Amino acid sequence: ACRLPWWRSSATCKLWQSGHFLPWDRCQMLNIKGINTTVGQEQQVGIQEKRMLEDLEMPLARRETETLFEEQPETGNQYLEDTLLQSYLKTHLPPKVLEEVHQDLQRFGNRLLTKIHPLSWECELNPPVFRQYDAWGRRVDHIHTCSAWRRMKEISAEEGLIAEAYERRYSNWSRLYQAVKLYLFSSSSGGFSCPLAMTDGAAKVIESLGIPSSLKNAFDRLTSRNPEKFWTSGQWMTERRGGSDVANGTETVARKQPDGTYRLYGFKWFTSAADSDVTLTLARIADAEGQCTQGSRGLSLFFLRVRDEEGKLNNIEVQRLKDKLGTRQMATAELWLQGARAELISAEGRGVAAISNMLNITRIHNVIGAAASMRRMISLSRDYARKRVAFGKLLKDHPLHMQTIARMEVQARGAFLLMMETVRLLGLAETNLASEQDQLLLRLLIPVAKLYTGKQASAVALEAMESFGGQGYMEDTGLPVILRDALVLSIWEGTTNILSLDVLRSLAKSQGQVMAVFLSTVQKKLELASGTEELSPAVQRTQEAIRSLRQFMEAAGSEQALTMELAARDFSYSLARIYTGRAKTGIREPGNGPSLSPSRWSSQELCPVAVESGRGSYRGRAALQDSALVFGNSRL
Ligand code: UCC
Repeated sequence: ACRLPWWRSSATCKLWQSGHFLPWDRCQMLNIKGINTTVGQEQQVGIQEKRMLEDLEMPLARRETETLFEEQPETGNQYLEDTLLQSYLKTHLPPKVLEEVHQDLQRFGNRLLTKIHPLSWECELNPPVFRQYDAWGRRVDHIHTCSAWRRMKEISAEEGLIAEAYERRYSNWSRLYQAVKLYLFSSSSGGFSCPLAMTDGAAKVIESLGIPSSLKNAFDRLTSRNPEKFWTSGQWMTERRGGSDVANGTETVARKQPDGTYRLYGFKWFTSAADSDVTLTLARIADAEGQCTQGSRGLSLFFLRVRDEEGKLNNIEVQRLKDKLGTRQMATAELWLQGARAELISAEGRGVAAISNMLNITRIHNVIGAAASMRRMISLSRDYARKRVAFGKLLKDHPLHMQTIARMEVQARGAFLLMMETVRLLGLAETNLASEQDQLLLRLLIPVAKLYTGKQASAVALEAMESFGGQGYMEDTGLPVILRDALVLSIWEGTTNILSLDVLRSLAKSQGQVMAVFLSTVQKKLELASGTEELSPAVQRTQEAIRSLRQFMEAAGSEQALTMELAARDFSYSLARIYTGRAKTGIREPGNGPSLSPSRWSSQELCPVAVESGRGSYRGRAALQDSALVFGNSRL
């Protein structure tokens, strides 16, 4: 019904006489034009009325004031819409597990759509606020988070987003099931995926220590389904002098107390989700003379509670919150530790090795976040292509536009399969079902998957944004949030180069065994797939890539360490592309037609390290040339 304004009688009469129906929003629009009925203004009003009625006869003239202009891209139940995910679960899960998991994921998909996703937008609109002093000048260092953020914590417990992995009710499949829930949750989590990653990492470290009695309560809370009990954890690794070089950059000192606990003194430069209940952190234990061992061998791992029962900080001062490009929903703080009471939880000097259990979990979460972000962007892009008309037809009917989305889709499917393969292996390792080969492969795949999917996520988010034209650049569409949040995925938990060097670390530590396992695993799968005709071009290209990789490795074996360092990134990319190619040949892709994604995937350069090596990019001379290119010859 139209609420009729002052011009009701004449205007409606005229409109009815001319056979037009004036809808409610048009009535509103005319009202918005600011006309009122003040006595004595009838003549002026009459002119304005006339002008407006003329406007009505030229509807395009008022286009800029229409309330609904474009169809908003949307997603439905993300689980039900994700045919590749469903296909993967059908292929891999035992029927009984599949039945239960399917039911739960369907329900969870609905909850995400109707209840959780709106909260994520609230988190974005209400970022954390830091209040250093109260009204009376007392130092409080309070990080205020919004109610939606706090609700995310409760939902995480209710949904067992950490618990599922540790209860192991589906044995080795529990980890995969948890990862799938996190994958669905990620882009509706309002940034809460970050504390969940660290919480999972902390639980993993505690579990790997055999859950000592002093940490039993913490473990139970980190893995609880009870929102009132559930705790989240931080991971305070970064100090001013060391984000990547933790071994040399960590200055925090730990002083032993008579009761066996420690007090920590230092400054943590980035502490993500600083509202967490507990944290793991690194520090150097001072000896009786106050001296500390420098380097990696001087670092030990500590557990501490951030606040006591009354909410008072554990001798910690918050200096400020970070002003970040993205992940703004989450409080990242600079913290002074001024005697924070902590418990030593690693052997002295084994801090890095101990926290790497956490790193490997958070890196897997990073992969999950990357795959999820690509899936969301493409889902929205696809929906928009079904609704938006340009040049006389829907975007979906423009071949070039569809080619662009298809290329993103190939990347997203690749990331998804790399993610599933990694969590599948993790599940086996955690239930003592992994062979030695599986464990070696897992060690290699974690950095490979993290570095590769982190880059893919940024590239896909950027490309997808463009598929909405100018709308993609508009803050209130929510699309820039996805891009901003994706950009961090190649930075936190180790940058691309640091992860590439971690790939080399895994090779060195296993004396090359990880590579032997990698190659034989890929080879086996390709042999199985080679019987399928439609897969044969993809299989052939992947096999050629493996041959090139082998040749590169044989040649690199006799080269200096510099060669491998220079090759580390391209080498890691080669592993990612070859392994993903292998995974693509092993899964029945959705739909009844031919499996397109493996051949698309394998049409890119699968072994860039061999190509670059052929160009001499890893020779010492090339390193000098790189420096000359960056700094100019005169500065060398
Ligand atoms: O960014 C951060 C939090 C962000 C929020 C998280 C959310 C993520 C998910 C979100 C989802 C949407 S916290 C900061 C993250 N910082 C890093 O990732 C640090 C990056 N730097 C590195 O990774 C470096 O490579 C270091 C720190 C690991 C290098 O240390 P060292 O001490 O120089 O390295 P070493 O000497 O090679 O290694 C020491 C020991 C060795 O064991 P042993 O002594 O037995 O040989 C290594 O094998 O640690 C072992 N180790 C590992 N083991 C090192 N790395 C690993 C590993 N990845 N796995 C197993």
